[in-house]
Amino acid sequence: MHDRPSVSPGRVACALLGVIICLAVPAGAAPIYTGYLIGPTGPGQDGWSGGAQPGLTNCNPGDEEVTTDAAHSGTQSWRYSRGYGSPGQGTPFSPPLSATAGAPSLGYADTMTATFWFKAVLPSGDGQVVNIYNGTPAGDDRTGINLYLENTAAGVSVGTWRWANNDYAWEEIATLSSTEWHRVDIAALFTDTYANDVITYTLDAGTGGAVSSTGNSWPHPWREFNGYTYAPADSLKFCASSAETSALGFYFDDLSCTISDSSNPDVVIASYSTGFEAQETAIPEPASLALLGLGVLALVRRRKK
Ligand SMILES: [Ca+2]
Ligand SMILES: [Ca+2]
Repeated sequence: MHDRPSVSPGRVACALLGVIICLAVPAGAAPIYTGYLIGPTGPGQDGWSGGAQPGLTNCNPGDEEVTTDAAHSGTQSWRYSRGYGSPGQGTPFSPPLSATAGAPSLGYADTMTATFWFKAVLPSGDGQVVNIYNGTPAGDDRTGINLYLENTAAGVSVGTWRWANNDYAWEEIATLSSTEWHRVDIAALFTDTYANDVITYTLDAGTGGAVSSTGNSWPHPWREFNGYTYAPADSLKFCASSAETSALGFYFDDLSCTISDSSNPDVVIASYSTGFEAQETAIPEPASLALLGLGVLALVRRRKK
């Protein structure tokens, strides 16, 4: 004879605890990937790739690595140097998001944000240039945003190419100290008239030296002007150009990106976040801890009955 499955108090408590733990995770919070091993991102660690190809082109030992040499958070960061300057595949693409950002009339979510921290490896300036773009879902091209970091003797030059009068227009945003970590926040609103995309780059947010610059970005209007199909975005793409032997590049840490839509800006549709750590270092917020405490208390009370 089979007893009717009963719901034990233990199961109820476990279920309750599960619900409470779920509630304790803020809606839209990015899962923080851990488990990074020291050494190359592979590629392959956590879905980092060369876009349409799994490996990176022209990637020799020491060109890119997860390292303990410097860290903004925890003990690890990602150093990138001496890479491939190609606009296409073969340079590091961050893990693709589960949504795609681009012009709304083409059916894409129109808003993408990215935040990361960087620090020059050599304060003296080694001429390293790292360009940061969006990557396409096909993993075969750069698109969307563009931010250029150059490690010069005077500091790290940060700028972007805007698009004006059917041509590139360079905009220098700031020259930053090459001995400190710097925060970069990027907010992109993609529109149906590509030269009117609104991209804001903010450097050192939250400090007295914060600098912000808003305008368009060249890839979308450039493609339209040259008759290429529109290329939406679902990742970040890093390209480097520098001396193959001497440049040591930049450390990157605490990288995150999100996709949302301006019609419902409070809802994060997709996100990615990493501190390049081996283990989780995020500390739960006090409110979450309190909720967790209540859950444990409920469990203990049930057990005592
Ligand atoms: Ca190389
Ligand atoms: Ca870190």
